[in-house]
Amino acid sequence: MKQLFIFDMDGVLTETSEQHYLAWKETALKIGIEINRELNEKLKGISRMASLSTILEHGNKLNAYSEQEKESLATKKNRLYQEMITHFTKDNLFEGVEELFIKIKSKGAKIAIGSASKNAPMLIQNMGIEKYIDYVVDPDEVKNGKPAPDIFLKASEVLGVKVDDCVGIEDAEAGIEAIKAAGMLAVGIGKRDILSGADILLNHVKEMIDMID
Ligand code: B16
Ligand code: MG
Repeated sequence: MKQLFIFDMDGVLTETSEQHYLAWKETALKIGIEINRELNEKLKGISRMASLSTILEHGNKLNAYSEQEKESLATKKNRLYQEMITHFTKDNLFEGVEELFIKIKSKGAKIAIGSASKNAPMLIQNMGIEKYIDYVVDPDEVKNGKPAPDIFLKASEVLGVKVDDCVGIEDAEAGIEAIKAAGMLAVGIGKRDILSGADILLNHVKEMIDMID
């Protein structure tokens, strides 16, 4: 059995991709850019500033804003997003997550969170799962975001677990790419057309419970 389970947050443990999408949609509309759910798939797993660049490129406005203006747009999006997740509680955890965490811990394995989101610590606290988690990667402490392997490698280094003994769990294409680049087993949660690089594909994170013996 694997010794370290590195979970992505958004789209794996809870459904925040809708909130990220709505907050970006509103922010982008204010500068005349319309985004749809297809574009949102590309924003999953990538950092706030990388998401903004993708949106600006989509609207042919990649070079239309100064760094300061871009920071201000990203801050506006984050405020909208935080308003939407501030009332998150245990009820927002996907079904089976707590049971899965308890099972992993009962086998003596470790749990880390490898999210690109700077809001992950707030969500972890709001949803009451900090007691199960051995380490949360701070995306500001690694050089490159997903699809680079840095976030996943950081968790394995800090917790002292070889990459062969790690599994990463992701809902985004960039995340699966990052796990594979780290040399770890990749579990994809979602659709095959988006997550074709995953070693194991599941519809829902709760399906992992029966895979651990
Ligand atoms: P924030 P994950 C990612 O989280 C989201 O999927 C992505 O859409 C978002 O842009 C990124 O976090 C950064 O989030 O603006 O809160 O720092 O899927 O890696 O858990
Ligand atoms: Mg995700």
